[in-house]
Formats: sequence, C-alpha cells, structure tokens
Amino acid sequence: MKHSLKLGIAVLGLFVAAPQVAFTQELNLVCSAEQDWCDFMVNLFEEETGADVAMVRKSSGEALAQVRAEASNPKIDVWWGGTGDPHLVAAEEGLTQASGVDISELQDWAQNMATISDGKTIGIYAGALGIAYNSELLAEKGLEAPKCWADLADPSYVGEIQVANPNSSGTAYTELATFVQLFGEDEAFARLKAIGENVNQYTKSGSAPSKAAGRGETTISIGFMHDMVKLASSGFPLEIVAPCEGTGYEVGGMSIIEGARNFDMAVKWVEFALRPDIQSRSVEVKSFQVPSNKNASVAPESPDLASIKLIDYDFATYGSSETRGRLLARWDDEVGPN
Ligand code: S7P
Repeated sequence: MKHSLKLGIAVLGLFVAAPQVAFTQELNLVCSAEQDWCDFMVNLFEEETGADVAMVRKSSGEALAQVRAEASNPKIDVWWGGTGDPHLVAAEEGLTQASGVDISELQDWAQNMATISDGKTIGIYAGALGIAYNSELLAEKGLEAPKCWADLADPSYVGEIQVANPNSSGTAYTELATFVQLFGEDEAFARLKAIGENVNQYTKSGSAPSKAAGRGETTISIGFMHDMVKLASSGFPLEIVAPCEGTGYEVGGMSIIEGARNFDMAVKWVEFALRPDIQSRSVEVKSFQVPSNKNASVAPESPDLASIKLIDYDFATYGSSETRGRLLARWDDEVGPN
C-alpha cells in the first residue's frame, strides 16, 4: 500500500513536472535595436526553435535601468542590441554572465567587448556616429550644410537640431563619449552646451531625431549613420555627413542576464544571433550596421567604416560604470534641459 502510494506520488510528480519542460521553451528578451529588427529577429528565432519569446523594446540606457532595477529578481534572460557601453557597465556591475559560446569567427572589435567584460557581453554589430540634414528644409531656410561638429554650434542653426538624451539613449551617450575623446572633457562640455543652444528637443530614443529630420520636423539630427541610411534609402530627403573632426562609433552588445531563468534558451539565442546567415538577414529590415561575424555579408548600403575618420574609441573607459555615471551627471548639470 505504502509502495503504491509512493509510486502514485512519483507518477503525479511526472505529470506536475511536464509543464516545466514547456516553460524552458520561453525566453524573455529586452531588445535595444530598432523595433522592426527586434520583431524580425524574434520571429526568425521562434520559427526555428519553437520557442516562445516575450520581447520588449527599450533604448539602451532604459534597458540598463531595468536590468539594474531587477537585479535581485531578474525578469529578462537576454539583452540583445543597443550600444555596447551600457552592456559593459552591466557586466562590470555583475548584472550579466558569460554565455561560453564560441566567438572565434567574430571581428576583433566584437571579440574586444568580450575581452573587456570577461565574456559577459559580445559585440554583434558596429556603426559610426554622424550628422544628417533634411536637404529640402535646409534649402528652404537658406542654411549652409554642416560639415563638422563645430558647425553645429553656429547661431544660424538655432532651434534646428535634434539629438537624444544620453541618459536614456545609447546613441547620445556615444556622442557624449565621442566629444570627450575628440576634444578633452572640459572642451567637450563647452561644445555640447553651445550646440545645446540650437537643440529643439532631447529625445528618449537615439534614432528619433533622424526620423524627425526625415519627416521635416527638424532640419538637422545627430545619430548613427546606418539609421540615417535606412531612412534615406526609404525615400526621406536626408543627406548624411561624416564630421570633419572625426567621429566615434558603437559596437552593439548582447548579454545574458545574471540569474536568467531560461539560461539554456538564452544561450541558444546568443548562438543564433551570432550566426552569419542570421546576421546577413538584417538587410531585410534595412538595418545597415556592419555585422560582427566575419562570414556575414555586409550590405552595400552600410556606411564603410574604413573610409570614415574614426576615433580609437576607448570602450573599456567609456563603458565603465564610474565614467558613464560621472559624464551623465555632468551632462545633466551643464547641458541637459532643466
Ligand atoms: O538599431 C539601431 C540602433 O541605432 O539602435 C541602437 C540604439 O542604441 C538604440 O537606441 P538608443 O540610442 O535609443 O539607445 C543601436 O545600437 C543601433 O545601431
């Protein structure tokens, strides 16, 4: 009797355990790339694996804020996309963990992110920062086209420039860190303050200013060139400028969250997102970043990083928690809207 009771409990245990197998098919993803690319990636992954992905799209700084807030009870398994700096901050703060996947086929700049973070974040794409202007609006207003970062402080551009807020936006933090690396910290803040006199809005998302420029809601935007190319190739009247002083660039990050409930599925996502065939498909949603897998194809529309005057962006320094926190606090004090 005792024996059959034990057996009954064991059998019941099997039935109770069954839904947990289904649970491991789940993946919770925060995505900091463009919404259409996030949706596209999720659909491809679900079709291939049968997984059930719950995805939310957040700008890079906002995603970091969520990961920090949920540190003791993580709800996210993987953070895919967005600029690498906040991924590195998360790694340094022990909020992400190594996936252990093979990264030997990745470009050096992508492997560098893993080296800095002990494998806790991996580079998935790269793209340079630039300036865009709406050519129709510029001509209508009789304005000169900007060629350099310095031009953006010209009083003729008052109210004509849009850029994101670096607290929420990884794109705008890349701009802030780029200015500091190009000009030194004090001069960088003086220049950002001067440009701020011409800024009509600090947006939450990094690609919003170029979308606004495309629609004719602002004349000039600062953002990633690949986002500008996406808009220009969709018919918006945008001209793209690689600033004469040189410019910074991002390496987009991908990280598994520390304490992820669906670790195995998270590793599957990481392997999937690094595959050359998957990275080559980003062009289908007009995402023109340079892919990190050496065997992935680079779209002809992708800005050619070799022909742009790029700074030697110091990811270890500008992706550190102390530097990011200090620069953002100073930006709030000296540049941002009150
Ligand atoms: O996918 C486009 C893209 O520009 O978006 C990411 C960006 O950091 C997210 O927007 P925020 O600036 O609002 O954080 C970039 O990583 C990526 O290239």
